[in-house]
Amino acid sequence: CNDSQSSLSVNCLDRHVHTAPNKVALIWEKDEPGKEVRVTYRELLELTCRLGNTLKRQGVKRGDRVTIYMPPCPLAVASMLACARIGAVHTVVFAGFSSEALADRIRDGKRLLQTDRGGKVIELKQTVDQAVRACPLVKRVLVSMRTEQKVPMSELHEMMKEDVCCEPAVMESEDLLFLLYTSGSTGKPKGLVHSQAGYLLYTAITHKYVFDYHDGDIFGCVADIGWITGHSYVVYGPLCNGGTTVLFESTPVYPNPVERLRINQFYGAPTAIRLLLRYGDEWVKRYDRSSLKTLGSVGEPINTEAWEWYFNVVGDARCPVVDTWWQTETGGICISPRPSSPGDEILPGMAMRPFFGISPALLDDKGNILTQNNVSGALCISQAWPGMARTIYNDHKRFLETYLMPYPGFFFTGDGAYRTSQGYYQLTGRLDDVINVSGHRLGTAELEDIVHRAVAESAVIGFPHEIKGEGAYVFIVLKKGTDVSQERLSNELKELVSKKIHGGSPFPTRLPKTRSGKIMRRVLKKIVEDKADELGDLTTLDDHEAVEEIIEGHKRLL
Ligand code: 6R9
Repeated sequence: CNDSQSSLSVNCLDRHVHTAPNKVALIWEKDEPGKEVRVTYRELLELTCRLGNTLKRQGVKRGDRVTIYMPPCPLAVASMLACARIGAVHTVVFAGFSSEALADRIRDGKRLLQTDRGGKVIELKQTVDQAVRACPLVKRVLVSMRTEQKVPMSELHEMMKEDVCCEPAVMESEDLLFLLYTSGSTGKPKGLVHSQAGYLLYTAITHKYVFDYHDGDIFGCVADIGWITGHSYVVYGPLCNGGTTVLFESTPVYPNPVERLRINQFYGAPTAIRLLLRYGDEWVKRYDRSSLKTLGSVGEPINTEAWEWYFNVVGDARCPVVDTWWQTETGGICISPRPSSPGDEILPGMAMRPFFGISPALLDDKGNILTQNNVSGALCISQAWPGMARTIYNDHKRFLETYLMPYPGFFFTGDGAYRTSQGYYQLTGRLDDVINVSGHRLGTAELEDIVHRAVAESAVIGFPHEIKGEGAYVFIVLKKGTDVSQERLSNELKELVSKKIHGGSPFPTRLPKTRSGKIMRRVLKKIVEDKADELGDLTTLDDHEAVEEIIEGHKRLL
């Protein structure tokens, strides 16, 4: 390699295999709690090479795009690294997305190939088949079996027969590494492009300094790999640092993995913290949390009540809480308190300080830079940094218009911020038409785009929501002469929204049961009576997410 070349998969794998081959790289916390799987650096390298060879055998070349549609699991991580190893560009699509959303993201490119897994409760393969029918350019679909369930197969590859050596492609630092789609204020989602060296450097350095990560620590980031947080802080940052990273197949709303896996840094969204808070202190205190050293928050503002509870109850007032502000566009954390600078004060509900190399600026509506403290303005960044997205795939004009033209000379984040009298930054929310539901970005235009025969016009706005941070409120004008009941229309629209955006069903996927398998009817009854905060003793409850899902489903019906 010369100065401008590198191999990302060598940095994340081979380097560590030379020094500590048997060190655990991934702990896969499966959907069946307590059945975690550990994968060492040597095993991850072998899996990555086998997959790299499989992809090559299927005709995937340097620069080709590969879509990965899988929940967090070692094979998904190895698929990302295998693309990097052979110089292909990966696009991970969140496995909760519908076939339509998946097809939109596939169609944006030219040559590509898909990887997927056969579903458990959720039939991912069916979604893929539907999406692929709408994308004639897809050359191959590779399927991995996650469960014993029979899945209609178009292709199943015998990957394990491949060689465990796969020569890493030497890449230029500005070559494409991955595309990741995110909602914007107008039109279809944007495929943000991240490149090799700068992105890897930035995720590794922020992972080390923001979380105060040390060799031997176990890092638990609960984000799905389909989001940027999963890319940067489940996969690339921790692996580049030779760390041990936990892959959560489903979001844990219970603190038990912290005790069982001895997690040292825990990183999640405020929504989950607000939800946990409702179960009360006892629920958390029952578990040993002495392994915890740093607590992180990401994706949306964390309100003071949730922050205090996270700090005092979850972290026993001894673990710094880092409220980290950043975006798909920024590649890694840009504003955050830094616990690795001991003695620096940390205030509740504030992202506080720019990371090394980030120079934030606040601008007013006329484009003037606000230099004093105690002011609010549009949050911009005045210099390029290694992790920033380079362009929008196939649409550089849109990249310039969205980020660089609104405030010439600055990168515009789309967020507003307040600079306190002490010079700390506090995020105040989006300035554009993007709403943030449970830490996930949703373009209001995407929702308004949903066509229904009875609807003439619609407008979507965000409103404050106790648990999710924000909810979506939809105003609808009906076409003249439409005769449809409010209830029916509202149900049809909810179904359309969930199909187009989330692919979820309006019906719960499971019922709350005791560990011995009995349905907890008293819990269901309380939810239906709107008494979700009085659920009583839940010690025998097997799966807290089942309750959460039903509470959410009930709220949607109200
Ligand atoms: C990493 C991620 C980015 C948007 C961002 C902002 C909001 C993220 C935040 C936060 C307040 C924080 N956001 N972190 N708001 N405090 N600590 O979430 O990326 O999905 O692209 O969302 O999320 O509005 O602009 P992404």
